[in-house]
Order: sequence, then structure tokens, then C-alpha cells
Amino acid sequence: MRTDTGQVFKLEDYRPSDYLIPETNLEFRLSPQATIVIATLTVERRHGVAVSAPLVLDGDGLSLKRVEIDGKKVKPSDLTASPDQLTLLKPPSAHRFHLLVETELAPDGNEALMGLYRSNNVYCTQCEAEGFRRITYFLDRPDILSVYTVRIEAPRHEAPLLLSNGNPVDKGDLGDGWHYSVWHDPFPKPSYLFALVAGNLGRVADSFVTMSGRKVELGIYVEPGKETLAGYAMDALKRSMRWDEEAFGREYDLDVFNIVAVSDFNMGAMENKGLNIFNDKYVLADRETATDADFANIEAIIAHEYFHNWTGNRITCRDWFQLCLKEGLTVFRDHEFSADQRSRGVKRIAEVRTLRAHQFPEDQGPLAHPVRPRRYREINNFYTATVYEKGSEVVRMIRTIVGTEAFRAGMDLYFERHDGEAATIEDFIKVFEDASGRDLSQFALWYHQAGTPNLSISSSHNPAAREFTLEIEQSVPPTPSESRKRLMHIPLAFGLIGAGGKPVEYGDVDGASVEDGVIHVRKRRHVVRFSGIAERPAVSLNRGFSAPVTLSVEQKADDQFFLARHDGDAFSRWQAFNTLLTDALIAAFRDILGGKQPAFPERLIELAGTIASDETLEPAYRALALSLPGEADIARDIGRNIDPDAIHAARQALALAIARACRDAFARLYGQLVDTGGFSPDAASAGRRALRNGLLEYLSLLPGGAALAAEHFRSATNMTDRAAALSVLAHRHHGSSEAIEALAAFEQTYANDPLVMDKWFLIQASVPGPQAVDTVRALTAHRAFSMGNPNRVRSLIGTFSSANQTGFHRPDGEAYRFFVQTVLEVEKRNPQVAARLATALRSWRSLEPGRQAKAREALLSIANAENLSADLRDIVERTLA
Ligand code: B3K
Ligand code: ZN
Repeated sequence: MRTDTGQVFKLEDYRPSDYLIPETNLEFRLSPQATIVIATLTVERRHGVAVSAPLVLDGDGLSLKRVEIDGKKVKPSDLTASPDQLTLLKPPSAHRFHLLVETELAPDGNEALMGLYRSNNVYCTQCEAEGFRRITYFLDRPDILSVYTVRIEAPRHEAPLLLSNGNPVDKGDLGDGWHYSVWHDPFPKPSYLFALVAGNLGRVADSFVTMSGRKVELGIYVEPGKETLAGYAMDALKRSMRWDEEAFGREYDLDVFNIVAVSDFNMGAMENKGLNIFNDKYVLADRETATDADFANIEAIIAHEYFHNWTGNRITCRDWFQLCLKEGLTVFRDHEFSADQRSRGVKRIAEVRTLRAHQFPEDQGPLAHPVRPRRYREINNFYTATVYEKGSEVVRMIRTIVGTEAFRAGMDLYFERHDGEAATIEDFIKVFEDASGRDLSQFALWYHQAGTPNLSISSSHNPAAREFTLEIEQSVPPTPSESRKRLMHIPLAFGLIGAGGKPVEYGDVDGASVEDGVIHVRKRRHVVRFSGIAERPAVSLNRGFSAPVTLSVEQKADDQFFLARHDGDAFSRWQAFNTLLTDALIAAFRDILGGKQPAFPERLIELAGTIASDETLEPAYRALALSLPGEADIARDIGRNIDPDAIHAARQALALAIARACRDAFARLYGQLVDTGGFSPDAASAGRRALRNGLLEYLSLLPGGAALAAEHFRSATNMTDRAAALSVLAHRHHGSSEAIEALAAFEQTYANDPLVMDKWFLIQASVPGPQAVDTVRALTAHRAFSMGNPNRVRSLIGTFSSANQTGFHRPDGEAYRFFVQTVLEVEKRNPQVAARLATALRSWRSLEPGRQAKAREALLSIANAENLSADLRDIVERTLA
């Protein structure tokens, strides 16, 4: 493991490398403790570079065996070598030469899961961002594009399957039980997209005929015996391939496309050219083991990685500062895909909920950074919600601003202009400027400036002048190392709504440019006047969440109620109700702190009942509306001096008030939605399950609730319903015999299915209350748990620290102490996973003073630990700064 060198990488320091590597030949002789890697690189000096320029190759913990140039051993005095760098001090004067480097690796001991490692006896690789340098010395940077040929040798009984990128070109027997196969990828690619898999895996095969009539062999490889669980992933893959042709005109380009599922993986999946490697959590699914959310995630991630083939692989990033060029854009593409496959309105609401839950706190805390950061110490810490989710929102805003047609023309231009290149954000913005003729220079600040902008909006109506006025003021809060902000171009979609929910026609508008229902906010303050409006309309703002901003709106509660019933934009309609709920929860929070019993507006409670039973609305929409803002969402809206226990109490009180008032309607509906036994993972069926399970949450708060949830658990015919019931029992009826029995039954049934056991860990890790830390600590000793497996760690420790507000922020700091110990233990094996866990403390400054002091102590004790990895030190120091 590399410890922190303290080096800061800066965007402005980018310069092209002196050398290029147009061809890379790799030979692997696989063995768990001593894998031999022979890399033969065709190296070219860039034109204009001095012959004396040394060739400096990156390494990370490598053991060097041999270096040759053009077949001759390099003299020791002509090189310097360390585990982390190989420098050829006197490269040949020829413009082009061949460099052979032999290294030896121990995949078995590789617990960081970067480079070449073994997961369940399967050899696999992870190279993004800088894992290739753990395999061989290389110019390990994304602007070095190379054509790879890879030969893999291994004992046939250990590794009957040998895969790499590109197309298979040769295979054969080597005697002594060994065999080999050779893969060639004709598309030049950066080293982070290299992949190798070798082992004994089951194969699910299918094929796809592309729009130009080429047949592509598709393979999904899983642990032998789990083949039947890969059917949904295969279906999602074929739908993704078709969709990219239809929506973006992008066709697949190799003869084969393979996906391998492994059980030890640092993140969701990886888009290696022609050989995607997946966390098995995002491949394996059936009704018995996967929830509807799992199915939706599998669909989205299969699509995401596949879409990278064009946005990421064919066009890659010049340097890691440009990460959002591939990630933000590819998230946008997978969002659009899911919206087309499912319900657009519901999908948008879910996206915004995720953005607010993950990106907003990042943007509003010490780890805030621009979508395109300007500096980093450890790039792995920049695979963030800001780069991904806000990055996607920025692409969505470009489409809003230039319009759908120019957006598609801009994308076509992007592929045409930059195919085969390592590009920048500037290149990306330029194609839309060229395709639309618009100036996006002010808009580009969305890439460069951190922080969530706020729009403060008030409205007035002058009946005599038949004029409606919106006063809009923008501000961007200061963020670390950016105290002064420039004014942004914010596309604010809106609607004026009159009696009966009809859109209000208006005449001339002045004060801002308004096009197709979008106000283009560019100045600090706009007074936008709409003429020809006789009666005061209700105004629906940031429709479809057209910009990732916060709003401070002076709006009458009557209008909010009106919009919650009548807004024609599904997102804004949901938003109106959600705002009413949030306001009520914040008021209740204040009452509780002031020692008062919270009370809730009757019409709000009634509206919950009305929405639940409104047959004109999709069940999935109704389920989303009924699910109360989360404790962390409420905390974010309150902003400071957070007491998680008071928030929890407020939320409980509102849930109970709704349950009591809506009992009959909810019970009737719950009965009507009963599971009839048939199962389909499609969005409509999932929506009905979501609504019924949402109703169960409310009904379980009433007398007889534990029995009802226990019956729901027993009679469940799929994992969605079973896990929902278990969660209700464990959370709402903690310690009851029903909860204890259900947890035991679940554990017994799924003891040998690690992915399902993750749900069991997750549910217990999120049980609110001060006892949670003891439960979690005890569960770390459970035989199904392992500190070395990222999925287990995230389910138990990740859930506890980031999704259990009352348990984690226990006032006596006990949970923080446990957390520090655990993070440091995980770090010894896997710094990347540890660093991600540590971000759970990023909002520490918004806690009330007692907890704040304890959280700070915890952060300091991590910072003071010895031999911290670059990954963890970077997170902890920025969090404390
Ligand atoms: N590109 C990978 C993420 C790699 C993370 C490296 N720390 C998966 C994805 O975004 O598709
Ligand atoms: Zn991605």
C-alpha cells in the first residue's frame, strides 16, 4: 500500500507526456503468489522532445524482474527503479523502440482490490483510476492510448476461462495441464480500461444484432451454479444496446461483449473495453433474492457500463480532472435510459431524492468541489456524487438550454470530432456551442464552481395592470478555497397555473429571457414581469428539477396545497407535497426541542390520504409521495445545531398522525393491492409493491401493527415484500418477539447467500436508537461478515454510519469510537473502502455542539493514526479543514 506522499495534482500543471505507447503486448503467467507479467511496449518519443528526455514510468508496489530495450538488457546505470517508479535515464535515440518489462505479482495478497487480485479464486483486475501501475510500469494516465494484445497462461483446472479486452484471437494447450488464450483489442485505449479475468465461471450466452447487422456474442459470467440469476442482467444489456442505437445512434463495435460478476469489488462495476467487471450485487437477481430496487439498480448499472463504450472508452478523458466528461455524461445517459424503460416522472423524483441525499450534503460541506475539480491528492476520492450526479444534471441543463434537437446534434458532433481521443470539458461544451450557436461561457461555471446555488423568489400580482411579477435573486454560497463566486446561468423551468389546474397564458415578458417555459437566470437579480394575467396564478418553480439549486420561496401554504393537487409536472407536484411535509417536520422538530407536543395541519394529513387513494396517479408516484423526507433530508433543511433524536421523534410523530387519520383508507388500499403471487420485476408491478409496502409502514404503527407486519413477512412471495416487512419489524417493533423471530427466520433461510445476508446486516444496522452500536459491533463477529469484503462492510458499517442518524450520532460518542476503530481496521486492507466510509462524518459541523465536539475528536483520532494511506488522510484532513 502506498502511504501518502502529500503530492497535490493540479489541473493547470497538465502537460502532454514526452513519450507515447502506441502498442502494448502483455503476457501473464498466472499464479496466486507469483504471477509473471511480461509487458512489451512500443514506445515512441513525441515529436520535438529532446533525445535526452528520460522515460519515467509509473509503478505502485511493483517487484521488477527484467528490463530490456530492443531485445537487450538495460545497464543498471541507465535506469533507476523503485516499487513506485521506473526511469530509463538514457532511452535509445531512435524515435521508436521496444521496451520489455517483467514484473512479479502476488494476486492472493492483494486486499486493496486494485490491480490484479483474486476474488473467490477468480483472477480479476481493477485498473481505474491508477491500478494498472500495480501490474506493470507504464505511462499510467488516461491520455496514453494504446492498442493491446494480451496473452494469458494458466493451469486449465484452476482457470478454464481466460478473458481480456477486445476479441479472442487464439487459444491452445501448453502441456502440463496449462493452456493459454490471446485477446486483441483494436481500439486504442487508456490503461485504466485494461482488464483480465481468469477462473472457473458459469456462462450465460446470448447474442445481439447491431443496427448495421453485425452479430455480437454476449456473455455474462457468474459463479458456477448461479447462471439462472443472470437472466435479468442479460435482458437489461440487450435493451441498453438497442437503446443506445435508437437514442444516440451509437452501435457496439467489437465481436464480443462480456460481463463478469465477482464478489469482492470496490464499487458497482467497471466499464473495461469489451469486458465489464461487475460487483455481483449488480448482476445476480431473481424474485427470491433481489428487491425491486436491486432490479432497477442492475438495469441502470448494466446500462451505465455499456454506455461507457462510447462515452468514456471511444472518447476518454485527457486527465482525471475531466472525470465528469465520462461519468456525468454517462449517468445522464443511464438516467434517460431508465426513464424510457420505466416511468419518466417517477424516475425523475427518485433521481432528485438521490441527488439531494448524496450530492447536496457534499456540496454544502467540507468536501465540496467543482464538477471538474482543479486539484486532488488522491483521485479515487473524486468518484463523488458531485462528479457523477451533479455532472449529469449539468448535461441535462445543457439539453434544456440548447433544446433537444441541438443537443442531439451536439452529441453527434462530439462523437464525430473526438472519437479515438482523450478529450476535455472544454471540447464537450464547444460541440454544443457549435451545434446551437449559443454562448455557453457563463453556463460553463457549473463545471468550475462548487456549491449549490440558491434562488430566492417572491411573486406579486397587480390585477389592475394584469401583471404578474417574479423577483428572482441568485446566490452561490462560499465553499472550501472558493470564497467569491461568479454569477451562474441557471435555467429555471416554471409554470403559471390557474383555477382548475390549467396553465395560464401570458403575453409579453420582460426582465429575463424566457423560452419554452424556462426563465434564464443570469444576473444577480431579475424582476420578471408577465403581462396579460388577470388573476393571480400559482407558480410552479424548477419544474422537472431543471436546475440543481435550492429555492427559498415565499409561497402561501394555499398555493403549495394547490400545486400538490394540480401541478401538471409530476416532479413539481411531488415537490409541493414534499415541501409541505418538510415544513411540518421542521415545525415539529422545533416543538419537540421546546418541550411541546408537535401538532400537524389537518389538511396536510388529509392530503396524504387523498394522494394514497388517487387512482389517477401511478402507484409508484403515490409511494414516493407517502415516504416522508428522511432524517438526513430534514437535518439538511434545518441546517445547523442538529439533534438527530429530535428529528427522529418529529418524523415518528408525523408518521403516526398520518397512520391514525388515514387508517381506514390505507387498510382498504393495502388489502386491494394484495400480492396475487405472480411476479414481474417491471416498473408498474414494482410500483404496486412499493405502495403496499409503504402503507404497511404506516399501518404497522397502529395497534396490531407487529402482527400485521409479521403476516406480511410470512406470506411474502418475493424479496421486496419480505425485506420490507423485516425492516418494519426490526425498526418499528425493535425487540418484539415478531421482530426477533423474523430476523432469525431470515438468517436461517439465507445463511449461505451473502448478497441476501447483506440485507439482513443493512436492516439491523439501520435500527434507530442508542443500542444500534452494540448490535453492529456484535454483528462484525457474525460468520457471514467479513472486514475484507466491501459489500459486507458497506452493508453493516456503511449503513450504520451514513443511514442511522440516531444510532451513529449517539450523544455519548460511543458510535464514533467504534467507527474510528473500524475505519482504521478496514484501511489496513482496503484504503479506498475506508476513505469512502470516513465521508460519513462530513456533515459534522451541522451537529449540535456536544456531538460536534465528539465527532471532531473522532476525526482527529483518525488523522493522528500512524501510516495513514493517501486515501484516508485526504478525506479526513479536508473534512477537518
Ligand atoms: N468508472 C468506474 C468507477 C471507477 C472507480 C475507481 N475508483 C465505474 C463507473 O463509473 O462506471
Ligand atoms: Zn461510470
